Amino acid sequence: MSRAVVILPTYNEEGNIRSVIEGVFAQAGKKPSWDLHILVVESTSQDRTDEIVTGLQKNYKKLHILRTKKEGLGKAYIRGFEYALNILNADIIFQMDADLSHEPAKIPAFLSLIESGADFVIGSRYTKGGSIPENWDFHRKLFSVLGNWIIRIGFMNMKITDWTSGFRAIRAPLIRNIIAKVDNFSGYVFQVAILDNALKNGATVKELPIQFKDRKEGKSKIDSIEYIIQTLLYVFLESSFVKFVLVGGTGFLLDSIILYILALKLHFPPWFAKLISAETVIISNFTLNNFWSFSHKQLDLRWKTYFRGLLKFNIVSSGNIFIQTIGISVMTYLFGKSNIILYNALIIILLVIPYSYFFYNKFIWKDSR
Ligand SMILES: Nc1nc2c(ncn2[C@@H]2O[C@H](COP(=O)(O)OP(=O)(O)OP(=O)(O)O)[C@@H](O)[C@H]2O)c(=O)[nH]1
Ligand SMILES: [Mg+2]
Repeated sequence: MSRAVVILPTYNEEGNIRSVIEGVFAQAGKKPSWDLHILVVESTSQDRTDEIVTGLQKNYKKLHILRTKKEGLGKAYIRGFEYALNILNADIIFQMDADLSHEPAKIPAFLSLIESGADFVIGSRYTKGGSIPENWDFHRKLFSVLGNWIIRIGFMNMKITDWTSGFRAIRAPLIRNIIAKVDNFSGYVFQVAILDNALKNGATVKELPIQFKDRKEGKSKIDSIEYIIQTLLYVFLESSFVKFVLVGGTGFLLDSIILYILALKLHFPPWFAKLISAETVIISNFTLNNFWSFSHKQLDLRWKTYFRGLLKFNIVSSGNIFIQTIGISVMTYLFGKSNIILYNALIIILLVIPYSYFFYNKFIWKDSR
């Protein structure tokens, strides 16, 4: 029998915790092949949360409690993961809020998706069939919806609609592989970090629609401003796509500088100056992308592999030149030459960036799995 451990982080949840625990254990019979446990990670609540959980342990043998310092949601989960992996020998770990926002009745559906091959199941509010409460005020809706869109675009991953959901089921070996990488994220940004690292690890991620409910009792612990800043910073520092765009930008600068020096200062023939500047940029972009943007899929340093990668990069870059030449010709033919700089920018943003990013991912830095 496989073991699923539902982690419930708690801070002042005395009004909710009993119903959550009872609701989760009520699901146990629905999936007989799973041994369902609960691990409450209790961080010095000032109310009766601890007392209630301790009392319930008399009725439920599979209810565990881990007491930790109050160091934020991410740290609570890290401690909980370690306990669930090393002490409880979990095969699957659930993340779930202890405030009745997440319906325990969804647990069997998460397990079914795991059984069908998923490594990471997200309870998603934004996929078809999922929802957020209608009565959320405009600001809250905006933050949540917009936040998810920024993350999706920042990571250039449109398949996943809900990056910040706190209701998830994850295979234990996957958590073992990535736990060291997410150890530093103590706050709510932890949720984004763990999903990003799972994807970089090649995990199969599936979404399950959920109807998110407002917390029943008690107060929200989230600091929205801190959360937004940390999330934007995370996307900026960790997204392959953002790094890829920055590398492209430095490439453009380098190209201009070399061209300027060779053609204007050293008086090389323009075609020769351009040949050298273009190939220098190709080599520098390839190297920066390999060791930075796509470092999680880095090509190894054996001469043959590296050279083959560089050759492929040259091929994709030739395609790029082709797209730009055709694009500029068509645009100027249709609309005249006066806005050529604008057309060039449009072609780069709408064609070159998507084209390159697609082929870098599918042809040069393929997933290792
Ligand atoms: N152990 C522990 N749990 C925490 C901490 N911060 C929040 N939690 C718990 O994490 C879960 C989610 O926190 P909430 O405050 O509900 O955050 P939220 O769900 O994003 O916000 P609301 O929708 O307003 O409830 C709840 O079960 C909290 O009790 C913490 O520092 N330590
Ligand atoms: Mg909540």
